[in-house]
Amino acid sequence: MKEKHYDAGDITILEGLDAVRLRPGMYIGSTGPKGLHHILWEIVDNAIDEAANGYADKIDVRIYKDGSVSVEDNGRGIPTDIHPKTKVSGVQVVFTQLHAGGKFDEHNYSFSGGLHGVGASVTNALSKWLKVRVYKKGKTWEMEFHSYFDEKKNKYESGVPVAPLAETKEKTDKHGTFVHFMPDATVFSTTEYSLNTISHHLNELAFLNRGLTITLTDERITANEFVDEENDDEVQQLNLMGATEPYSVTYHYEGGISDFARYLNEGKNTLYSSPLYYRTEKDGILVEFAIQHTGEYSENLFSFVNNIPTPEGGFHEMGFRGGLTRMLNDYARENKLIKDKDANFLGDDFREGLTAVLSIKMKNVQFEGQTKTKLGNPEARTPVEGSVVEGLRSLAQDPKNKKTFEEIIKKAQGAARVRIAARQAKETARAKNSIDSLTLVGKLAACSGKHPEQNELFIVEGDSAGGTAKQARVRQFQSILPLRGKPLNVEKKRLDQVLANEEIRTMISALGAGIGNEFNLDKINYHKVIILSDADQDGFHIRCILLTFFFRYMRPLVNAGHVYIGMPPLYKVYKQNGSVEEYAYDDAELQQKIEKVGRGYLIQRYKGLGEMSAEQLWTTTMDPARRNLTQVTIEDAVAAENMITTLMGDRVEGRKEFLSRNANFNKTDDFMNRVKLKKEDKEDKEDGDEEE
Ligand code: TTJ
Repeated sequence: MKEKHYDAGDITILEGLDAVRLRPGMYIGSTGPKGLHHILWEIVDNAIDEAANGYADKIDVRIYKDGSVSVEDNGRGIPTDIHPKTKVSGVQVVFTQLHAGGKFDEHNYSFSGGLHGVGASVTNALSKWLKVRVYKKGKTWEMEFHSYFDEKKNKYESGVPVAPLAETKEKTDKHGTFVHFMPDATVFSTTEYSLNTISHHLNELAFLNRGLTITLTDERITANEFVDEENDDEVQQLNLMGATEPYSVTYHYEGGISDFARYLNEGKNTLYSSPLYYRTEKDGILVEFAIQHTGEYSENLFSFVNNIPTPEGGFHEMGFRGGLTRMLNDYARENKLIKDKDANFLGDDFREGLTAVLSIKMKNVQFEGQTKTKLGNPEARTPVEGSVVEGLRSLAQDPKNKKTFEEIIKKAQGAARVRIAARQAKETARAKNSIDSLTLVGKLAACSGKHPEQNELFIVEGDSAGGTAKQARVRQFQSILPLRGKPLNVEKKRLDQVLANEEIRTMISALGAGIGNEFNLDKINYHKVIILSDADQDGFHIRCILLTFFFRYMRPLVNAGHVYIGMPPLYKVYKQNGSVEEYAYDDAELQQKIEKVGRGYLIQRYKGLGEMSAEQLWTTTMDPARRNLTQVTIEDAVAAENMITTLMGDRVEGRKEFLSRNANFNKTDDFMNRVKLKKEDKEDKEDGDEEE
């Protein structure tokens, strides 16, 4: 490139860039690392725009050893011809005039007027030097700008053209734009680009622009010096042994934000395998969304406006949530999944476990909020809401999505149940006076220790076994809560009824962490909640009921692994003279123990916990060193709930079928074995529960 300084002639243009240098914060937010990356995003955004308009499908970003960076696209190339008004080339206008981005073509998708979108000239103004190369119609054009201290004027000159745009001798069949710049160290507190930040953002951009291929190369390091945690397998680990190739990574997603949703849900249990995805344009706003529900409870909505994350939300999110709630409620009603007399679901119900990506593109965006990442354009709301309703409708019409929508409604039903229960719990709690709650914990033999992580709560079936357990326990860390009779089957009850049940209220107050939506795991008094019920039909039933209760109303307790099932032995194998005493927890173990004890053995079969002495109960079931605890997993709780629903709920059909298939209760299923213990010992082979 020529060394002679080029006089652009237009003083006001240069003054514009001077203003940028004078107050960089006004244009790029800060002169810290964020601002440094901002000037790169300005350039990247231009290339993304070209791709969004369908003229480019490849963008290469490169970080050089000297700390400079470049962006190249394979688009049409910035216009090289002389602009009639300013009498300079299009390239010069783009890099020297503030807010000149996307001004050439009013009909295209040039949406970058947002947080970025201050234009490529800002990058130029804050760079030590900036070089542009345009490949177009077989020709290669070049132009260079620089910033320097002018001794004569005694001031800093910013983004000054070194020479006008010029055609080089290089002939090419390439087309596109290449921009290479060096951030100015006199502007930024640091000029070191972060590979992590850049790769994260480019990955996101690749998700948001489906089909686009973005390659990032960092010449500062070699292939094996950086492992991108988010994209391990994408890393082109070239020449790993010799490690002479620079680190390089490619991002490309055919599914766009649908792949984004999948990626966000990786490793999670999803309710349907493919995200629901829709894209449309309404009232000049491009709306795209992808949703996929998981078995979890929180909502994860990732929203973007013009490829810029909007973690603070705004009108587009309102529209999205509104559309989702409206369409799904309508759908549920049309399909009789809400009874005529019942109220609609709340939006929260539909968003439990929801992972969603919402991406919109619009002009004249207004960002608000603490971090300027909240969309402040009210006009975005209605088109987004309409697009979501329309999109979900059309997706619901596809027969292959039938199951997906059923799953979504089913999930909402569960959420609504807990929500209603929690509200009623609150009301009940309010109605209860303090004397009541004192009598509540009266049944509880509380431990003296004050360390929840050491404390254990035994929920024991029956007053008699409860009494034994109280004698047997180590008072310091073991609490005993005896359950009189069967606890309420929560499946059949609303929570106000559930809470009217003294046993359950005692349990809630003993655990001390609330219930339902208000449940706060941080407040629990016990890190081990141990269900101790008899090894018989009733005991199994009680176990299921309790698990269902925890699953429905204290799910985080189960998730955190605080719920256990105590395993009392089924048999004692011993000698008359008392010289040997062995316990067996199942029939296979019984055979082993018989062999172990040898000649003259006697067997005692325990019908219930109540038959044990305090000493025996301690040795076999309560002593941490010797007992046999089973930690309850969320799958166990789900199984318990399903079993309860099948066995004890409204679905009589299912119950009959279940009973005929499992009349002998000898299913080998792991959970059944754990929860039901050894059903083959049961004389009573019927479903023990036919209440109501
Ligand atoms: C504008 O309308 C006429 C055809 O070219 C359009 C254009 O400017 N395309 C364009 C700009 N493609 N790529 C860019 C671009 C790429 C980078 C890396 C940086 C900048 C400032 C612009």
